Amino acid sequence: MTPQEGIPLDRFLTETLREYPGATGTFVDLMQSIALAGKLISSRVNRAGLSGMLGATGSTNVQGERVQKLDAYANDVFIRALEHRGHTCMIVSEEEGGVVRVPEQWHSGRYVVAVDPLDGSTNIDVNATIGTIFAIFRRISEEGTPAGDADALRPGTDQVAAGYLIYGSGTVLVLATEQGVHGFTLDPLVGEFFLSHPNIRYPERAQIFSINEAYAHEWTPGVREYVDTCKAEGGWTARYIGSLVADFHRNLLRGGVFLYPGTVDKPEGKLRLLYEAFPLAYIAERAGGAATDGRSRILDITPTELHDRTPLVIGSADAVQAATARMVGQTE
Ligand code: P6P
Repeated sequence: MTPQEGIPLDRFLTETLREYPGATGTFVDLMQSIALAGKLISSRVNRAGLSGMLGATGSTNVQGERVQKLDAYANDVFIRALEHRGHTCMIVSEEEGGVVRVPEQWHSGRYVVAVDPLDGSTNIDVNATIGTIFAIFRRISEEGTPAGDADALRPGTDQVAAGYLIYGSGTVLVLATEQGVHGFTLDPLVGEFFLSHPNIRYPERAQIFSINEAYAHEWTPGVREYVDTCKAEGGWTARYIGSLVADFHRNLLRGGVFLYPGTVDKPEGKLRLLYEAFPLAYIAERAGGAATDGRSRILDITPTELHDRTPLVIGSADAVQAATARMVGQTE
């Protein structure tokens, strides 16, 4: 245990962000709201089988995907947790077609939150690990006025923080800021997150590759070459849960690379830029890793639409660079 391990989230944030010029405590308050949403979702996920929360709602979302009951619950919890505290002006959610502006009766605050309220929904009914992913931007428009699309359609480098909650054997909140990447474990008996993974950094060597081999027949030559090289080299293992947060988190702690490349019929890939690739790319880079779309740095991309998709290669820097070099090489 390092001296800091075991301290609660709000104390950690207050102490580490005190050095931030202009820190007003608003960010700490925002993170407390996100942590509250995470506690509520964690509790509901853990009891889903007992509270009629398994299965689909019967509706489809803007992505054309069947909305699971827990997707809808997580989306509602996040919006309600963020909209009334005066720190947020607008929410972009995977489950909402357009932006969700804070209602006029509440202060339109300084932060924009882009969120995938519950990622990995296909795993819910089989009790596999799922998670919430969020990106935090400071608004461009004037605080107190209604936020606009321009506050959301920004390059990934505009993020001021990013994180995820992973609902697995335990619930862990991983938060990345300028100060680094730190993990906090929820003690459900106390209802508080405590620092459990200080200063997370990718291990020196990647040993895991994560890709859905069912699509191997659609891979471009560069992807095929990279995967075959890992297999031929030895010393690698394949792990793929089919839940982005779970695959990302394991690779972050153990060293590895996750690939969801474009395919012949979906060259833009499946994963969303604003609330999946951006936050995880921000976290990966702060932890000494890297993230590309198979050609360029994810964080340098500016979305044209809220729900833009992107191919994603993310994880240990060396592995991401090696995979990307193969994928770029295939087209030159
Ligand atoms: P496939 C879950 O539905 C998700 O969006 C990510 O969490 C996950 O990495 C990916 O899709 C899995 O997609 O096509 O391999 O099932």
